[in-house]
Amino acid sequence: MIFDVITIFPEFFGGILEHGLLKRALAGGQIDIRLHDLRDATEDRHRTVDDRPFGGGPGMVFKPEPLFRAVDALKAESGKSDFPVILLSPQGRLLTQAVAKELSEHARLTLICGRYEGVDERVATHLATDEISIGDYVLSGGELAAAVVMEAVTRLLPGVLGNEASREYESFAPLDSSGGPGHEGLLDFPQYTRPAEFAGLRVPEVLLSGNHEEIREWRHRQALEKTWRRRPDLLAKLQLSPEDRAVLEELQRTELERTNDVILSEAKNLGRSESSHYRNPSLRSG
Ligand code: 4GX
Repeated sequence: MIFDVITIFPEFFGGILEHGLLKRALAGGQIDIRLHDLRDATEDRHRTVDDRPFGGGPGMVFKPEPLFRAVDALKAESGKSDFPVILLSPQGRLLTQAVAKELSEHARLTLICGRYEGVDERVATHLATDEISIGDYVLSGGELAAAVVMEAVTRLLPGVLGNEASREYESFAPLDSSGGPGHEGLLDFPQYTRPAEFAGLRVPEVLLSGNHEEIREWRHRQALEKTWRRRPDLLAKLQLSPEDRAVLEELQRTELERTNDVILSEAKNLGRSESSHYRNPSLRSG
């Protein structure tokens, strides 16, 4: 996979390319990251990449010409014009594991990193083939977002992860990656390591039992319950087994009973003369 990154801060990527997964994939030849300084695609003496927004307003906007010129140069150099050109921006479609998987199936990706108030809209409409956001929060530039995209995509490439199986055990592993006993689409189960007791906190007994079947079931149940509590939106997308469905129905029942109990005891408190936090303090007698 070739990543072409167009940025005004190529030095930004120094650190992340020298560590961990991206460093390994670069050394192993599974990826090549080519950093392109947007200013090299300018033609004026001041190497201008931005200008004031038409219509007024604060800040600066990336001019279209350098970006079009930079991408044209990549098309000329590669002899191709059909690779994805991705603009990182909060207006893009959200990066998910499915999007990362889709991107990983291309041989070459161009990532455009904007700064300031944004990029001339003609870049989004007539140069970029895709606009991607890494989440609903505001960054100062597309560089961090591009790094996130490269990391998420690279770990899906064949031969990159030392342990080819470990990917399948993780949260958000795509549904079609099955073939093992994974926990596809669920959040991770909790992990523990030594010591078995720390500050009075014990590791769940089942993990020390050596009973691998029980451990597998416990982990699956933990993953299922955690996903149900924290990310029910993920569960809604999954095809659950009848066993999993039954587990969730049981969780729902016990949770309902628990809230009923709380509501009942609060209702009793309301009826008592002693104040409960539901009573209006202004009505309280001396
Ligand atoms: N996921 N930002 C990009 C400038 C910008 C604005 C509009 C193009 C169009 C972000 C995100 C993100 C801040 C990077 C604004 N460029 N990018 N930058 N969230 O917040 O990707």
